[in-house]
Parts: sequence; structure tokens; C-alpha cells
Amino acid sequence: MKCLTKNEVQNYRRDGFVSPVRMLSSEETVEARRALEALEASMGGALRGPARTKFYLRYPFAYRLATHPAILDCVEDLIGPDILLYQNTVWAKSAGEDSFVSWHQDNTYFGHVPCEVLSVWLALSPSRPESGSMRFLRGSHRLGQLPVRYELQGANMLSSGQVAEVDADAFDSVPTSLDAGEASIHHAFLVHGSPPNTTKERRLGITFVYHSPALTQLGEAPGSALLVRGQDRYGHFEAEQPPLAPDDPATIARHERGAALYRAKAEELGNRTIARHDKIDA
Ligand SMILES: O=C(O)CCC(=O)C(=O)O
Repeated sequence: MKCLTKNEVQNYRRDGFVSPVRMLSSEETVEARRALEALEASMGGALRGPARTKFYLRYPFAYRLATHPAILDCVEDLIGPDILLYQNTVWAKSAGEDSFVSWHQDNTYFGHVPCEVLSVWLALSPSRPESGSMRFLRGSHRLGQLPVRYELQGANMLSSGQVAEVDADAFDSVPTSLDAGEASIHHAFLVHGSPPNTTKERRLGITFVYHSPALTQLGEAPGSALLVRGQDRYGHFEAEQPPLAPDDPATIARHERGAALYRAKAEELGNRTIARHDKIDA
């Protein structure tokens, strides 16, 4: 084990999540939040368009977070030493806003097979039940891929408004509670969601999605991913490159391609409204 205890790994296998895990020092957390909020400010207050998708391909601060040794050590404890980074995005809830996230499984629009995929949700502010922290349906990852229905409500942060068809009452619903710099890690079949932020503080987190290079994806559209540790002996995913600088033309082009491939795959797997939030923040 490089980071997690044997118990935490066992809990992840049984429950589908482990939380909380300290990832960043307080200095690193402050710096990461400053960098993200400066980027948001440069876009008028929120990330928009393709910047919401795979932004580790464009912004070095996001790449550094995605490859932080503490995060990769935890990921390695759960999925082994060869690690691809598939996606990242930001999850921000303003003070008192009604945004929520419906019960869903991340793999619905990733389509990875087998679904040995996990998300690290890194808190850049405290994330408490009252500020709309994520809730996990304990053990629901063992249900496999569930069908979804669509409830396209404006306040749902999921672009397609999908709701996993699950009897949520049959599961223990576990709210996470994270200090800034801590993370929760969840399996991509785990059913999860989050309520509105009822506090006076902004709740801010970034997710990073990792899996082994051995996996494949459902559908025909190609996917791309960035090797962040170990080796890729399979070549199932188009190889991405780290960013050089946010205004480097090759970096911009690579980010645009990665984001477009990600979106095309999600659309192929049923997310017809993946661009829904591109303009909402405008
Ligand atoms: O940040 C939230 O409230 C939800 C995040 C989420 O659904 C995810 O990271 O998969």
C-alpha cells in the first residue's frame, strides 16, 4: 500500500467509496483554489464550453493536481500501477444556490469495460452535507450499469439530467464531509448525487477520473486518455500529452481534440445534451 490502509481498500471494494482522504497540504489547497478561481474569473465567473472538460490538457495547475503523488498513490492502491487519466471537471455550488446532482453512475457516459474506473473528488473548500456534499448509496456499485431516465431540470448540474433507476431507500445513503484538501474516491458504478448548498459559503471541488490502460469502451467513437503513471501496454485509448502552457497553440489544439472526443463518446452513449451548461454560466 502506498497511501490507503488495507481497511480503506477493503471498504472501497465493499462500499464503492473511501472518504475522507487527505491529499493536499493547506498551502497546496490554497494555491489550487487560487489558480482555479483565477481561471474562472478570466472566463467571467465560471468555466465554460470545452474548458469544463478535460482541462488538465490545457492548464498546468490542473495537470499538476491530477498527477499529485498523493492522489496517484491512492489510485494505485485501488487499480494498480498503470494509470490513465480520462476526465476532469469542476463542481462548484455558490452559497445558497439551488443546484443539485441527481442520483447517477459516472460510467453511464464513460462506457468503460470492465468498469474498474474511479473518480477522485478533491475539495478546494470544505464540503459538508449542508453545503451540498456528495452522497453515496453504499454498495450500489455492485448493481452494475443501471438504466436511466431523464429529468431535464435547469438546476440539475448533470448536463443530461439523468437519474439512475434505483431504489435509493434500499441503500444506506452516506453523506461525505470533507475539509479543503481532502478527497473522496468513488467507483464509477456507485450511485451518487448531491443536494443544494444551503450555507453562505461557496462549495468547490475538482474531479479526476482514472482507470487502467487495459480497459476498453462501449461504442464506436474513439476515446483518449493521458498516461499519468506506469505503462500503457494496450493502446486502447488515443494517447494525450500534458499541457505546455495555456496559450500554447499545440496545447490548445490537443485540449480541444480531447474534449471533443470525450463529448462525442458521451453523446454516443446517450448524453444528447452534453453541451447544455456551456451557455448557462454566460
Ligand atoms: O459535486 C457534486 O455535487 C457531484 C459530483 C459528481 O457527481 C461526481 O463527481 O461524479
